[in-house]
Amino acid sequence: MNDKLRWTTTIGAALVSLSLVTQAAADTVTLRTVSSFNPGTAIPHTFEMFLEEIANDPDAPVEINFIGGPDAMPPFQVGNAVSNGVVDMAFVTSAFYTSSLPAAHALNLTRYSPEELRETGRFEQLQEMWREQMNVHYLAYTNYGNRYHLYLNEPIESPDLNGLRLRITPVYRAFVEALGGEAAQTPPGEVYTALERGIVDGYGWPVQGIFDLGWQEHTSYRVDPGFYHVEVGVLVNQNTWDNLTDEQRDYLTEKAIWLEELNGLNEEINAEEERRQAEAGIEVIEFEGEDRERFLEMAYEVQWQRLAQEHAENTERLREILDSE
Ligand code: 173
Repeated sequence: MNDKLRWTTTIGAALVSLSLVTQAAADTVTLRTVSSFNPGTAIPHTFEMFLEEIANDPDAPVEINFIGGPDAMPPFQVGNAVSNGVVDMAFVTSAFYTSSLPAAHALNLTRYSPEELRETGRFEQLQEMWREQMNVHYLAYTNYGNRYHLYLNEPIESPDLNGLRLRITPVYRAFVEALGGEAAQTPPGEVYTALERGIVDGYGWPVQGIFDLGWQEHTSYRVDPGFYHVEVGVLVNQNTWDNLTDEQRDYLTEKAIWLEELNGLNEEINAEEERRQAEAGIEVIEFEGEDRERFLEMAYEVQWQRLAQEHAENTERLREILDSE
């Protein structure tokens, strides 16, 4: 081989290997991801298992670049960010993005588990709605089996919050107001200070997670029963989703179903949280008999009613998907 030919061959080989590298890069994709809940806490517990599962899979066709939680982005802006493509993926509850998808938090009122929603085609109807109205692919439904509660620093004897101010999100607003309470919305990051300063007499939050930000220090009572189903979704920007290969979409869907199966852990986690709350001296105010029935019925009824008043069309569509036989 003369020198010129050898040189050309070397360049040719280099170009071939360069194009192979490019090819490999095209087969994997990096998804910029944010969470609306603090990393390492109860609510994103299974989502973080999902991130780890993918990070530890040497054959994963996607890579997830986790940017952070509320320190990286205010929780109520996360829905908007995944909707307009500022991030590719988000872990966020529907109550935090009602400005992007009005009445989205009807999800909390579902009669069906994520598994049942998928089996009956209802999940696809939700995905269609989320795509049309928010430009996202609703990938996975976490925290089903966790439930919401009211926590108080003043005792009550019946379902009556007259004279009390509670920290809320759109999850609890209608219910708290119907019970005669005053509602004050804050992101989770402001609950501790609101309690410490006595700005609120209590708050709404799931059974899981009150220890994560130290709220047990300023919590005297939990009201039972809990109500609704907690919903926190994994959303993917629709353009990002459409640009993935079939293999990448199938992979993420398979991991999403694996993640939803982890909802089965919640029963045990709930029991452990109740035990820890009791140990921390949090007393249970438990409504029984008629009070209990009225409390639960009212929780659902007033939320559906308020959603219908404020967003009739979306509510009708969501009620059909989530609450019809
Ligand atoms: O209380 C809240 O901030 C809230 O709405 C919520 C929703 C899902 C999980 C945890 C909290």
